[in-house]
This record gives sequence, structure tokens and C-alpha cells, in this order.
Amino acid sequence: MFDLHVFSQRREQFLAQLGGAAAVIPAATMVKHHADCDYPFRQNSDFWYLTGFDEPDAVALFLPHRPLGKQFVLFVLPKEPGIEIWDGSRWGTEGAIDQFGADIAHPIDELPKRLGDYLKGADGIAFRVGKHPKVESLVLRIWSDHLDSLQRSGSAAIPLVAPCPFLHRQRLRKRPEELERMREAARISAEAHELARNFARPGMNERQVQAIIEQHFLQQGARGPAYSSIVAGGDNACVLHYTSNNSVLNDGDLLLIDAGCSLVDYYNGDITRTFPINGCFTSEQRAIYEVVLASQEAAIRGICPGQDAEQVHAIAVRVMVEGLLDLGLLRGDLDSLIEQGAYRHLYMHRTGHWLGLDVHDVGAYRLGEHPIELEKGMVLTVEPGVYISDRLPVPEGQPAIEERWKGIGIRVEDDVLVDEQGADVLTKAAVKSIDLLQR
Ligand SMILES: [Mn+2]
Repeated sequence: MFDLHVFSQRREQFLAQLGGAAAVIPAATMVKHHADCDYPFRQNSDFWYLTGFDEPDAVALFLPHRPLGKQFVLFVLPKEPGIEIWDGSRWGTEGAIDQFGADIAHPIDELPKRLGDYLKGADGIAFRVGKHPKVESLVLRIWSDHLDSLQRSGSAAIPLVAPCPFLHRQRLRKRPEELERMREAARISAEAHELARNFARPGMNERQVQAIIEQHFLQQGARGPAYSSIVAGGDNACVLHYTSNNSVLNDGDLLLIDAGCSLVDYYNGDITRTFPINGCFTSEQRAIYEVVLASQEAAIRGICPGQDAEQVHAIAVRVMVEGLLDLGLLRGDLDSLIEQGAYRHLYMHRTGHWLGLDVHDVGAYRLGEHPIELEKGMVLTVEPGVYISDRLPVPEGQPAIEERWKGIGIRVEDDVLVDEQGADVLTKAAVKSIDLLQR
């Protein structure tokens, strides 16, 4: 976990970008699972990134219009022994100042009466509408009151803006201390995949393999899975977000596992591996696997500063379509197939996404017409796949799929750090070469 200094550095950078607007960033709140049971708490990543404070129902204010030493205000749940005996201890206002570096802290129930004063004099209000209804109604009321007052006060209307553009630009570029945590998440996630492959045997249930993976996450001190683990035998792998994980693993099928851990400080791994359950590829499985792996490795080789994620996707698609043409699963001219997207019944998703505190991490992929250039310190996944089933219609002019291919779903996914040399594959400890996947 980071020390205070890391968070205060982030706040400084954020405050400097606000351009005089006051930012209101709420924490997450508890969400009901059923009856009186909640889902496990998951902090809002923006709030976490700026505060390191891991309790629900807090609100952080960033007030660049106020003097130094009065710019970071935290509203938190107050100390209350009668509640803490049930729900666990709270830092309270004192802890918010001593442990988390708040300049000023208040109990959260004082937010309605204090927020207006804190926002006074700011050049704008930076708040993300549509996500936090309780805080939103307060912010909108204050903004509306301000607009009502203009007629008499003679001052100019201040805008309500979104904090995400600056904040997410900042989060997209990982600093060295964050990369260390990303490496740790990658290490644990890769180890779990190795354990799972060595454990899986025909006749087992998918969730027994899921148990091995998630046990390792917890055993290594991670918070748990970063997202619902996908453990998909055979044709189940053709459902991209298959998470029921409750089928028997058949001899002769492949097993696709898409799983990664989330650390206690929320940095995530996201790995997919696909391997034969009985340790031996059939010739069809091997042929498709070779195409997917070639596509993935070519895409990774294409990563370096100055390239962009769309070019990486384009490389993956080109190698993929070439391979599928060779196998007779596609027919026609390479360039027109790509242009028409005539491969999308077999490969229907993008090649990757940013990775960080969110699994599909924040940060723009494009700025208007211009794709965002890859820079040192960005982390992205590279995850092409081929899914062969009857679920989608074969596009006109493309060959009907022979039975022998059906039920093959293969994806290979790594987490890749952009560095000066190009790509640093954080998850390479999870093996993916055909030789190493066979027993
Ligand atoms: Mn992914």
C-alpha cells in the first residue's frame, strides 16, 4: 500500500488541472445484495486514487480557489461505537486528517449545510452527474441557487463541468509505484492460471477450477477476483461473458479461463488462457490456437510509444483474418474482408482495453479524429479471440462452418506495459505456447 505522499502528489497534480473549479468526488456506497445483506464494498476508483480512503459514503472536496492547506476537505462517516460494533471501525474525522492527510474533515451529515460555503468563490464546479444521486441533488441545488443569485449579485455564472477528462488522463499514465502494484496483480493472476491448468482434468466441474484460481488470489492477500471469473469448457467459451461456471469439463474440449485478481488497493490483473483439458490439442483446436496466438503476439510486437491502440487492433485483426482465410473459415480478399468486417461472426470484440484501478480502465481511446498515442507508463490488455459456433449468422459470401470447428472458443490475453523499448508483458509467467500447454 502507498504512503500518504503518493496520494498527496496525485491531489496536487489534480488540483493544478482544475483551473480554479472546485471538484466534488463522492466515495462509493454499499449496495444491497439481497434482504439485509450487502455486496462486498468496492470503493469508487476516482475517489480511491485521490484519497486512499476505503470507507463508503464519504465525499472529497478539492478546492483550488482556497489557500494552500485548506484545499482538501473530507466528509466521512463519524466514529459511532454502536454502529462500528456491527460494521467495523471507522477512521472518523480525526483519522481522515491524521491518517489520510485531509486539511479539514467533517461528519458526512454536515455536507448539506457546509457544501455551499466551500464551493463559494470557485470558478466552476467539477462533478460527475448521473452516478451519485444523493450528492448530485445537493450539488445541483447549490448550482441552481448560484444561478438564481446572479441577477442581483452581478457576478458571472460558473459552469458545472465533468472532472473525468483531467482525472482520467492522469490515471491513464501509471507512475512507477503504481506499476509495481500492477506487476504484483499480474504475478498473482499468472500464478493462478498456472495452478488452474495443472489442476484441471476431464470430469471436473468448471467451478472446481474457479475455486483453485480464486483461492490463490485470496491466499496471496489479494481482495479477490477483479471481475467475475470466466471458466468456460468447450462451447461455453463462445459466450464471451460466460460466468455461470457450472458445467462438467469434457475430455477432448478446450478450457478457456479469463480471470485476474484485484489487490487490496484495487490494482487489477486480467489474463485469459485457453488449453486442452486432457493436455492434447486436436488438429482443429491447434490450428485455431496457432492463429489466435500469432495474432496476439503480432499485436504485442506492434506496441511501442507513438503507436496507438487502434493500430494494435488492426494488426491483430489482419493476422487473424489471414489465418482464418488459410483454414478456409473465411473466403475472399484479405483487405475487403477486413474493411467489411466479414470476420465478425468469428471475432466480434476489440483487441484490448486500458487496465488499472478499473479493469476496463478509464482514459480516452480517441480525441476526436485522433487515436490516443501510446506512452510509456500506459497499461493495456491484448486479447484477440476466435469463437466458432452457430450463435451468429455467417455473413453473405462466407463459407458455412463445418461441424468439426464448432465449439472451439479461444482467447489469449496478456497485460502489457508500454515502455521505451516497446511492450513489457507483465503476465508472461502464464504460459501460452502450444508446447508448454500440452501434457
Ligand atoms: Mn480483458
